Amino acid sequence: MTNDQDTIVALATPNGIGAIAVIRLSGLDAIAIANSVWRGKDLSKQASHTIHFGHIVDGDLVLDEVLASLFVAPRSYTRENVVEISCHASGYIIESIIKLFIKKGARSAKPGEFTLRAFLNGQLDLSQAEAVADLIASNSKASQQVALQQLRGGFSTQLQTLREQLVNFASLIELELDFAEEDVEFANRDQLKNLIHEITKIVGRLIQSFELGNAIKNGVNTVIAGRPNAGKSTLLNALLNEERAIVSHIPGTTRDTIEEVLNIQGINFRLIDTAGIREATDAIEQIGVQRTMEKISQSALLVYVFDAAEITLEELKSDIESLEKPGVTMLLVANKIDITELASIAPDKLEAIRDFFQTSGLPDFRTIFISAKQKQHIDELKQKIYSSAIKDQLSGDETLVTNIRHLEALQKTEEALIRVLGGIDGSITSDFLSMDIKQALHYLGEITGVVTTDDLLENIFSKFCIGK
Ligand SMILES: Nc1nc2c(ncn2[C@@H]2O[C@H](COP(=O)(O)OP(=O)(O)OP(=O)(O)O)[C@@H](O)[C@H]2O)c(=O)[nH]1
Ligand SMILES: [Mg+2]
Repeated sequence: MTNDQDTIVALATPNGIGAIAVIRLSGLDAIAIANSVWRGKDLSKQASHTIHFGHIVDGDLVLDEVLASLFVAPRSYTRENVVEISCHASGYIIESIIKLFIKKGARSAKPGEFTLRAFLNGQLDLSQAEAVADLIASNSKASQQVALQQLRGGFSTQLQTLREQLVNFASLIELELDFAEEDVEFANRDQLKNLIHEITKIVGRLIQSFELGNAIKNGVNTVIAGRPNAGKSTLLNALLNEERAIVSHIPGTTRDTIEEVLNIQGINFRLIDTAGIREATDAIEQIGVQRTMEKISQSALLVYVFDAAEITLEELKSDIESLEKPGVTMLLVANKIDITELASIAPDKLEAIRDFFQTSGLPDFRTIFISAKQKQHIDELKQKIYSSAIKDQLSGDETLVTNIRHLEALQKTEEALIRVLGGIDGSITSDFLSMDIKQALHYLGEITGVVTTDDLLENIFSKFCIGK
């Protein structure tokens, strides 16, 4: 994908009524085009990074009183000439000004085209450009921080250093190919092995960070499930601190799923209250139970709630067994401890459950005793929900992978690196070794955009909004 010479125009602020709208022009002729419909100081004679008051005119007709911000190439987001017109945000005015710019030689920008130009002109690398989209989409403190960290190049610098070290070795091995007859080794195999080990470790850590990165960026699907009447809806309400779901003593109250977002320490958890799991008594309930099972398998976290006063240990064990799914962390929440303790319905019950938790080797963070109704230990439960999703502490400057495309490239890098290691141990010839190293370099390069294809760029930038 090459950069064309067109000057592009788009509305950079949201559509709709507002106080001010910003229309962005970028390209070689941006200043000339703006100037041609401008009544005010000659924009082509003004310094970069200045703002000017003036009128946008269509012949004799004044369209609006505006401010023009001037960015002269290469000191702009796209590294091209950029004029940003701040006008009054009426749909009519916006449309008229954009039409006027198009009449004067600009064309409508495609989605993400400003950022694409910033990338093509070397202002941002690919992972930074993607971080721009993430930053716009960020909806929590943590997701904003991770996107900002990536935008500042945290990710790129780390990968760049790795790549450079590998490039060095690749060229030493290439050199060996030139001297193939003489059977020399320029690239010290032990050093190469150490380097590959080191890189594999870092790549592995980045791959692992995806779980957390993804949780931060996209939130964590968290299903609340259990038998009818266990207190799931009461718990949802207690966690949200609002009467969101209907609660009643009739088993089978919740029939459809209810979803609400709960932010715990900057991470969004999508809480999903579900229909109680049992042999359904009618068709609608049966659909509800099916939906519950589907939601569980699509989730990262299962908050399994049970009535500590009612359940038997056998029922508890069989529930755990049937709900356990690979890739889904299950929290075991013993509810209604107010009853068991106060009314002494089953004085030994809590002890028995506690023993069972301990002897079954469940880690501490996975079990808890609460009263949803009396709001006892709800904060502790929130903490456990948080720590089961965020196993490692968020240090703030840690590089996190949040993007599936990056994850895939890292996984392919890892595979190639493992082949390189196997190759060194199996003493394969330099040309095969060189091929595997080149592959690893290729996949690393895909992340920052050293290696790109038109399809890849099209795919990334078409997901941006127009005007960005
Ligand atoms: N004593 C006591 N009662 C509770 C507690 N939590 C829930 N309940 C009661 O248990 C009954 C069922 O609560 P719900 O929250 O509707 O239970 P559910 O699991 O959503 O039930 P279904 O939607 O029918 O599957 C209600 O009468 C609640 O008031 C608790 O911690 N202590
Ligand atoms: Mg319910």
